[in-house]
Amino acid sequence: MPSPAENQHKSDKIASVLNRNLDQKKVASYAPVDASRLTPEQARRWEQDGYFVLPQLVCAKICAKINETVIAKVRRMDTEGTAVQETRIHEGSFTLPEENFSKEVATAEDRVSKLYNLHREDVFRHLARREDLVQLLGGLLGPDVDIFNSQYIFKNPGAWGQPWHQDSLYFNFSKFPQAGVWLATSRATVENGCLYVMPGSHREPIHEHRPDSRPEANLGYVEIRDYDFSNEVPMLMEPGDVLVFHSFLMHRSADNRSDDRRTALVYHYGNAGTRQVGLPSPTVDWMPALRAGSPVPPGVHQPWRQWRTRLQLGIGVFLHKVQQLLKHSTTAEK
Ligand SMILES: O=C(O)CCC(=O)C(=O)O
Repeated sequence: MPSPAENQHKSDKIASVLNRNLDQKKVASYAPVDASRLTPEQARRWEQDGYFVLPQLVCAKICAKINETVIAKVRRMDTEGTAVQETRIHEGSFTLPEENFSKEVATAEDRVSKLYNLHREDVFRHLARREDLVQLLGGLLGPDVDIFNSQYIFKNPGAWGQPWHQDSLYFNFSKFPQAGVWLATSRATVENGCLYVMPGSHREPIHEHRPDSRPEANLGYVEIRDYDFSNEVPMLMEPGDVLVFHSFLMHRSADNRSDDRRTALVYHYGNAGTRQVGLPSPTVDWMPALRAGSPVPPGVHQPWRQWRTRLQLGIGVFLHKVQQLLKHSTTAEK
């Protein structure tokens, strides 16, 4: 278990890496909204607020299937996956651990905060390429759209919220903006840690993000401190509701003060011609969703298509092992 000082050092390092290309993220090159693919209200909200909600887009059966599949996967990863400290890596997916709990931790899923890289697997791929969803994203991002990131967020009882941030901070791309799709797979309330958004903040450049000021916050949490958030809006959602949001939109989530888990499946989509700038990231895996304005069929699971992510994760594990070996041999020499 890393010490608080080690965690602090890691958080400072993460924040400095994330803030590196801020000058290239000053202005979003706004994709012209194609109003024919959106309702007038959706187009207006996107331009004016930077987000809108699709109520009850996904049925209860699919939400339940997503939750069950994720739990089974996390349990399998716990026993069969490669451990790098508290993280588990299995095939092309990996988990990040939760740092804060209010209830007894009994199962693998009780210890996890996020699970990454799901969108190539069956139920997740079908949703990622759902016709009505990708047609709508085509209205925001142009006729060629890819999904490039997927994560399932467990917000277990006691888990702390993620502070104010803009998602494009995390994306080192040649083009902006991207669009986030946040599906509630449980209720999201003020008590259990719903999202909060700042309407209109998508017109801001990407701000500097400082390490989360709470020493025991989850690794990688960073926060905007130079903006007035007094007009924040809580996003109260039912299972199956979807929030579509601009990647420059400032948002945060609240702590989970309830006794139940709050869960969400989050996808990020971008224009298909977008290039990665700098080093590749294991959380970025481009998969076509819309081509020349036509939805890409759901297709079948092709694990080999994840080879880049698997290679990156494999290199990460190798480097971690080398680092451990070096640490051991220096300690043994002392
Ligand atoms: O769901 C949450 O608690 C935080 C999600 C979030 O902020 C994000 O996906 O960028």
